[in-house]
Amino acid sequence: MNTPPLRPAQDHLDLPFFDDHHRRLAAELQAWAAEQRVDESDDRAACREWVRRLGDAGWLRWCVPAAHGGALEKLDSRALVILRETLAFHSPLADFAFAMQGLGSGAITLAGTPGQQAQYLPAVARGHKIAAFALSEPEAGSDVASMGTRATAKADAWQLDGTKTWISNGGMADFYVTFARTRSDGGARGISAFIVDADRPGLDASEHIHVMAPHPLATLRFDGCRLPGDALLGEVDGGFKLAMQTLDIFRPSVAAAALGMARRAMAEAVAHAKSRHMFGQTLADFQLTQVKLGEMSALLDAATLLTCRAAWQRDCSPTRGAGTPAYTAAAASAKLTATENAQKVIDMALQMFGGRGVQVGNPVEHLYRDIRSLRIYEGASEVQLLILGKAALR
Ligand code: COS
Repeated sequence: MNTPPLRPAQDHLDLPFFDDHHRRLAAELQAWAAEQRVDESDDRAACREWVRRLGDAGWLRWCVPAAHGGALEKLDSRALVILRETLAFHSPLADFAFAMQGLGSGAITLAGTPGQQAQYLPAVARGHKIAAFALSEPEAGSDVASMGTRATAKADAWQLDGTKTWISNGGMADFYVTFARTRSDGGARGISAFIVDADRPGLDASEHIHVMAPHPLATLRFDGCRLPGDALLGEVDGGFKLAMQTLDIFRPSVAAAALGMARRAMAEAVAHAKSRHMFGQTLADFQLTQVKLGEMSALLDAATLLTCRAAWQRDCSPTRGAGTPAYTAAAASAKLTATENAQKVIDMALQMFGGRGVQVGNPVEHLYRDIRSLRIYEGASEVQLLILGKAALR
């Protein structure tokens, strides 16, 4: 999409959830993002280009901790929220490229050995290695614990067999953090994580998946794929929790990406309403339009506050922060509300454009396709409701 005539509203950064360094980050990123022009007609080439630019400009440093070339001592959810919201406003594909560097390396940040961290994280931060997170399977999407991909211990090595699908950056990543079953009887307690370099014999990532808002996706097939013993990431059988902890970090940032897209739709709708003439006045003069814009604002406000709360809670709350059930619920609430509200806001914006709203090339038409998968990936809305329901029962 990446035609930026408009600026995102950033009033919410004045709220006490944020510090001055967050506000500086937002202003600097906004200035940089508004300048970028990337040909996105080939999603894979465009993603490579975005990773290169984001790495060169230093933005990917926010995906890893300072000890390994990152911007801050530890990952900062509020910075991730600002980065994704701003990038998504300008280009959902740029946001995707950024987010996958974080999600794909997150488990290494959380549980990697010093050697694994040194090998992968600085390269992720510079954009020299492209990261991916391989969790979903054809028969195990929301129900992660039922995965069938097996990791078998061999002398000083592991062997992977099975299939992963819907893997973002599949076929272009340099490594895949891959989750596989190490105990057949263990359910959620029998899963482990591995770092799989893309060039391992026995890994085939050639089957690309094409989706309504093009971005790199593929199915991974592991057929007797041998890994060295030190490919194990974290503890044996500790992979399910590691996957959930990684998703926990990034769920508020998915909410932020949705917010960025919705803010762009809102900005497009306001600009259109002020300039479109009909029945002797502008579209903006109709009360019907004002009511719609009011509804869109309220939906955005609710999503914004929940997103900021979740990110602040993770970064700052001594009792309801990272690793607590209260934080998991706050992240779920933010992801659910922001993605669902963004879909509504974008749909309302498109309706305001009339026929032009569905014309290919119109930013709101693009956003209408871009937003849809956010209600599904990294935990569908129904999974977020399940998490919230279980929390309520507790
Ligand atoms: N952080 C740390 N540990 C967690 C956790 C979290 N956020 N969520 C669950 N766990 C732990 C539980 O505490 C439990 O531990 P014990 O075995 O020690 O009791 C274990 O993990 C199993 O938890 P639970 O029973 O809740 O697991 P379920 O199989 O019922 O699954 C859902 C829960 C559905 C919430 C989970 O599978 C999920 O998030 N699915 C969506 C996955 C997803 O996002 N897929 C997209 C892939 S990336 S695009």
